Amino acid sequence: MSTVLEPRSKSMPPHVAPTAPAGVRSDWSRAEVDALFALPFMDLVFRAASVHRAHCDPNQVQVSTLLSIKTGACPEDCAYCPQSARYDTGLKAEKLMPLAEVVAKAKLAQASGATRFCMGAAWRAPKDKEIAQVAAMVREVKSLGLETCCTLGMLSKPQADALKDAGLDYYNHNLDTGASHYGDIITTRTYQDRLDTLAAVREAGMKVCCGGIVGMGETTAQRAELLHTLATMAVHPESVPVNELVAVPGTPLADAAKLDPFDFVRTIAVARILMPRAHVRLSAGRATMDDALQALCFLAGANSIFYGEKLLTTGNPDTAADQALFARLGIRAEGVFEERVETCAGHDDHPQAEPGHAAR
Ligand code: SAM
Ligand code: DTB
Ligand code: SF4
Repeated sequence: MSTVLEPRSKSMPPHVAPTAPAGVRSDWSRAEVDALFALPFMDLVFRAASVHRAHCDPNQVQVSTLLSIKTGACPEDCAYCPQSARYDTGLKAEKLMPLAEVVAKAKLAQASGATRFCMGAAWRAPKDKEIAQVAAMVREVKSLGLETCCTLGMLSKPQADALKDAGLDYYNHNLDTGASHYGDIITTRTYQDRLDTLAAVREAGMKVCCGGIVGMGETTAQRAELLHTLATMAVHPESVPVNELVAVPGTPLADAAKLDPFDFVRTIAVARILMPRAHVRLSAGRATMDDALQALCFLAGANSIFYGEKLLTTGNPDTAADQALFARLGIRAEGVFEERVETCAGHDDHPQAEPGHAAR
């Protein structure tokens, strides 16, 4: 069943939804978000699972594979990141990967079952020459039949346009934490810088992948602040990665207090309730999560993962373990560019939605 849309006003920019699909709101108050976080755990997970079922196929999970196409030596000071040149994490810096190597990795990812290929670079903001090089990668990866995603740092509008023209489907640019906590984590850019890039990505007509990291010493109120910012965007991000901090020795957050796993699940559950049609990704952190905790995340509304032995520079469960987990839980991997039947995406014309997908 598709959502009936109001005719689009000629004066409306292409990325603005004339009407949101039923049940999708961008007018959440902060008090409502705080109240969700304050619910008893069982009530919260039950509500999130109910929202998930109403909008998505609860037994279908999207699988993306990450590749670091340019590693380390980043000038930024993000306190969580092993790729910052400011911290001694033992990471070997690498220049931009040659095109043929990227395509070979994308083919391997596709052969193991990934439907989206995400290329990440440790840049503050790419130069135009680098955008041209990445655009060539996007064209090749897209021609394999994979969905494409990039995360390259801050973009200007012309750079976003160039990536869109090359066939880039998603741009990942995380807000990472609540605005009030941002200055404790990163000093080399502002929250507004992030919002500006997100606006450029939207205006270029790409889908937005934007989320954050849990476990960086933030309060529950600051988690609510981040999700409130995402859920009150005129159009929700189509993809919302929820990362658990991977505490890497040498980074300022190496000794951050271990997160209560239930607080991680709560964050997923609140994201699912606030953004019912988004793909909420159980992102970094799975390498140290057991199967039961991951199943709880899926129950609470997570419906996307990073798949493949490596994230950017740190480990991820191996593909055999993920295939076994999916089989034990009866989870199907979401197909790419297929007609979607009543799942998260809803109507193809709607900017809140992703292209049609159906279970394999
Ligand atoms: N340099 C670009 C940028 O910062 O936008 C793109 C790459 S950056 C590594 C992409 C995202 O990875 C960050 O925004 C952050 O959310 C996530 N990330 C990096 N290090 C992490 C860690 N140790 N634990 C969890 N997530 C991490
Ligand atoms: C996102 O939200 N998480 C991914 C992806 N987007 C780029 C990155 C996780 C990185 C974890 C640490 C590492 O492997 O370097
Ligand atoms: Fe650089 Fe991105 Fe890491 Fe920050 S998160 S240090 S911008 S690679």
